[in-house]
Amino acid sequence: MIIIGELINGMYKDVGKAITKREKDVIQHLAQDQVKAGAKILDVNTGPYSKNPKDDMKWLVETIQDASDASLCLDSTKPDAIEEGLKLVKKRAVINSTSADDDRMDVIFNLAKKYNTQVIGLTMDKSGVPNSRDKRVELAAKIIAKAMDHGLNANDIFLDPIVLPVNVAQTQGLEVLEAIREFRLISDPPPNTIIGLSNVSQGTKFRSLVNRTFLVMAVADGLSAAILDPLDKELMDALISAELILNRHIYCDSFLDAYRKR
Ligand code: THG
Repeated sequence: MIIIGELINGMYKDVGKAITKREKDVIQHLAQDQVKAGAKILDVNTGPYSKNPKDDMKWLVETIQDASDASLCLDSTKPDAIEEGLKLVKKRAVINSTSADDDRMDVIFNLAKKYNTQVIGLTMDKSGVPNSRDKRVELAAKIIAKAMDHGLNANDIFLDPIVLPVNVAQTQGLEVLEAIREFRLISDPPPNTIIGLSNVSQGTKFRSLVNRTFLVMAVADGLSAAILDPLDKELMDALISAELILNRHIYCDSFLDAYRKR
């Protein structure tokens, strides 16, 4: 599974402050620590309070790349902030994200074509996040079709069914898990799938437990990537164990260490 580290996000108080005050070392440590813990890609989000998302994105991308050679997942609702980052990335990037709205897809898929990136497609549109798995699948198919119209490769799209907090949307966990299964039937080879894992536990009491339980279930349903906190060691141990049981790594008594040493 592809692990995308979620921690460079201005939503976190300390990170928001580090962005405002241009504290390079805070961001660079977060980048290095997440990579050391197993992240292949780093999510980069200037956060909801950024006064100048374009400048903040530029600074974040430069700061991270000075300390790490991980790939970046540029996470913003603002296409101009995403493009500012795309101008600077040294490795192939992921755009996070487009919705299933035609106007948004046109803008984001044009950027993806121009800068040769992968794209996360959220199965939501102007009427919001659907309640049902069926509507999620319908929007997922629309995203894949539109990406192909733009000349993109279907396997460069990551479909995101959008995880909601279990404490306020309890019916949605199962709908998301079933959607992950059903997205795989849209094309052959099956499209990639992704979730923002920590959404599921927002506002709950046992966050880490809820996160790792949900992740293991999603992995069993064929999830290809997740945005998560790789510094949560129990979460990573659960993920490695789930992949072992699904026969994705060779068993040995020290399989956790063996996985980490790869
Ligand atoms: N899909 C896609 N991208 C995403 C998400 C998604 N990007 C953002 C988000 N969801 C995934 N990243 C996070 C990062 C942090 C948290 C949740 C998801 C989080 N933050 C603490 C909170 O809100 O309680 C911050 C608290 C603090 O200040 O420390 O939980 O779904 N494609």
